[in-house]
Amino acid sequence: MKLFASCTAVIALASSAFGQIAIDGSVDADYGNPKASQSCHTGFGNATDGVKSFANGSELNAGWVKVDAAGGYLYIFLSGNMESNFNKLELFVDCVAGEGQNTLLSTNPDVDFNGLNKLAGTKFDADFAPDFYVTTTLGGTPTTQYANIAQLLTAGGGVGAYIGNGVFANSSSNNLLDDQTYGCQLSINNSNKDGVSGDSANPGSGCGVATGIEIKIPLVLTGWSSGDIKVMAFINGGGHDYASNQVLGSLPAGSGNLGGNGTGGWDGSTHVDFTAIAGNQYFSTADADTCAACFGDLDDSGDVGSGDVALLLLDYGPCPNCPADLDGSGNVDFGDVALVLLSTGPCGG
Ligand SMILES: [Ca+2]
Ligand SMILES: [Ca+2]
Ligand SMILES: [Ca+2]
Ligand SMILES: [Ca+2]
Repeated sequence: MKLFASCTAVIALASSAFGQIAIDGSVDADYGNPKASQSCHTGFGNATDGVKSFANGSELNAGWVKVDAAGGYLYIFLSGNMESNFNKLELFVDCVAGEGQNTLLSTNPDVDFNGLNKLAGTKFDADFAPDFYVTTTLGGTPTTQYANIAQLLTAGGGVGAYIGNGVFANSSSNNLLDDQTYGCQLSINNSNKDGVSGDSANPGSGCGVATGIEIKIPLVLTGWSSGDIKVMAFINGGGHDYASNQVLGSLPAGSGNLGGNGTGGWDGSTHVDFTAIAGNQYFSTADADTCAACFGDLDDSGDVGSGDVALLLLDYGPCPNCPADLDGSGNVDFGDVALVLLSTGPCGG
């Protein structure tokens, strides 16, 4: 317990400027804008229930990561939903440069019925080597959230633990998993009905969703001392053995569920090679904000005006997934022109 032993000192630290962040599954102003957003439809069910405690689908719409160095906490927010069927969130934090596991070993701590070690062989993008792992899940009656944490030491081994549960008193209440041993807190608000769709031809956007999975971790648990923090998250099957296509950073639009092997196969474990998938399947505190881009600024000029209307007219007609299809109808038409005209002016206001 060499690393985890010092956590009580962290719990006792006075609150800082980030004291305004409530762990309740709703994004707080202190998070700012997300660092990653979803561009892939969900292959694990589009959530439509609109109930805080329960969801009939899983989607990861956008990701935020905030470090409160003065207060001693890392905050991670993933907007979207977790289906209430014990599907798993797999969350990896790369917070120590030169350490960690670019390919997950099979000798990590036995947490969640050895679920972490079912991910052995998972290969992350080249500059992502996580040092810390969180998994959470929910289901049952009353709906209850559970979580586990583990170190990901460069040579394997290390410490992991079950950190408790957070029960929903009723379908419209907030839950809180309040871990008194290590100081972690988690909550889920499953009421989102927006974000990405379940339709690969019209995936929609992950931007604009402000509820989902919220996690607060004492920095001392992670081994962080300075520098950027990178996060990678995906929704996995209930046995940690079949990855969905809900990954942040996002898979390319149109991607199917990854399954165990990256192409939808099942063999009892998850060992996807993310270097074989275009783009970065992680996001960083150092990344530019996303979802704050100027709506309607199709030519990236920094303002919305006639140049954007001209670009839009070039794509006029049926054009699913086109950037100019601002309202996501599948057609670039008068509705999109109207949205541009409504947004006319300089960005950043
Ligand atoms: Ca919150
Ligand atoms: Ca690392
Ligand atoms: Ca959705
Ligand atoms: Ca990749």
